[in-house]
Amino acid sequence: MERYYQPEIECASREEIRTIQEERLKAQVRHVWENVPYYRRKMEEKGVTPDDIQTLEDLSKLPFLSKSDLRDAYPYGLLGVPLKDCVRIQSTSGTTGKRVVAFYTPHDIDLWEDCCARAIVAAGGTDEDVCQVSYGYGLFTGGPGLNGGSHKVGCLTVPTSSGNTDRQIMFIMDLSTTILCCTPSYAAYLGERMKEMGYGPDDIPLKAGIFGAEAWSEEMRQDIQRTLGIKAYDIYGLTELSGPGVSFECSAQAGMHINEDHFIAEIIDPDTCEVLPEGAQGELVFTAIDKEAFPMIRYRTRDICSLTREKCSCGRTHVRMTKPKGRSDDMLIIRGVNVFPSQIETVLLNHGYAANYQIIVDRVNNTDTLDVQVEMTPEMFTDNIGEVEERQRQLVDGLKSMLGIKAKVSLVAPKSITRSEGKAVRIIDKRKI
Ligand code: DLL
Repeated sequence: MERYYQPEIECASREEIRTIQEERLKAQVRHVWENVPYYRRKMEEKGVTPDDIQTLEDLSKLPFLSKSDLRDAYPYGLLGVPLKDCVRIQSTSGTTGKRVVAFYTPHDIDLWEDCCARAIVAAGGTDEDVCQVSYGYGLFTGGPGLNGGSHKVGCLTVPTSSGNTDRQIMFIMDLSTTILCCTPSYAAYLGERMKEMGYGPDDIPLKAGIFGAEAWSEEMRQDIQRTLGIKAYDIYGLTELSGPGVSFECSAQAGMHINEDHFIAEIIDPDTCEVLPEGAQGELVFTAIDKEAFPMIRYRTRDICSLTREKCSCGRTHVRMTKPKGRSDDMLIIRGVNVFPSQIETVLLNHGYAANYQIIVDRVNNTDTLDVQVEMTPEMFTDNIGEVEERQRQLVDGLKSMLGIKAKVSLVAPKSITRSEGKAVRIIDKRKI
């Protein structure tokens, strides 16, 4: 039977959700107008006042916020409350430019932890569980967010943070950890290491994993589920909006429910900024409707996905988003063709490789080159050149039919690509260096 952390709101009717959203949106726009001069100026430039925002349809009148606004206003320019009311910051790893620093009041942290608790309960978590949080602790939101959620659910929380893989495994085995929270690439690495140590899926006490913070394919999910003998749930979020738990998967594993009592989602065309209808793929934009310290209105995430309000078998009514294909910033344009790393990952895993790969893009004689380096699994490893060449040819063909362009494929020895303990670095774009 499906269980919920906050059933009244997670399973509220669409009308109830709409009423909550409109009430909170109106109050939030007023909060920002009165307390965040940076955003008020943007509203004035567009000729919008809080009185113009009465229903959800009015949302599109409001100006967007983007990462460049966060940079301009860094560090304190988007604060919605006096500094004395803030009790914490968290920050992004800054892979795409300057770090984002987000602020929290005690109330903001409370709501954020509720969102993470909803995700843990949706993955089957109860107060009987041992929940190992192997996301990084510190500035990254992964560790603190899931740690807070795990406390709220009443799990025995094991705050290992990321890294020190053999110690992670020791705790999993000694404490009979049942829920593992980390990035999917680290989960795959833990699985690989446990296999080497002789643990099969039946020896491993884990039953569920809550994996997010980076794009991962359906094929990678299958792989992790098989190796660890668990059900692997996706979780999504970003620092600007609090952290993990903006949306999460339920037992249906068919998209992530967005916590709509806190966030209103829109999909826009990233080029024209036009709002797209339900089901269309585009850039995800969020309005946080009850954040105090760091209010975000129409924040452009750069993540590409689509939304559906179709009924979900789990009983939750909140809108679902598809797995983000990756950030539009991660999208590679190679000889004019759009390529997402997740498409490459799908081809590799469908051909029996694990997700240990790197994508190297360069420009030679004014032409873009795409080199996919992927590790052979120990079972495939051979010094028979003919066999390796045949495997490479199969991958070149598979990539050609997925991407429409020709890539070079280099098969490398097992273990030659560095494993990540947090977000995996998959792309080296030498054109930008
Ligand atoms: O990654 C928060 C998080 C921690 C989410 C732990 C889930 C689990 P940031 O470091 O600010 O925050 O990075 C946010 O990561 O805009 C997406 O591009 C990407 N991302 C996060 N979750 C997913 C996911 C955290 N499940 C950025 N699938 C977002 C794909 C994801 N991409």
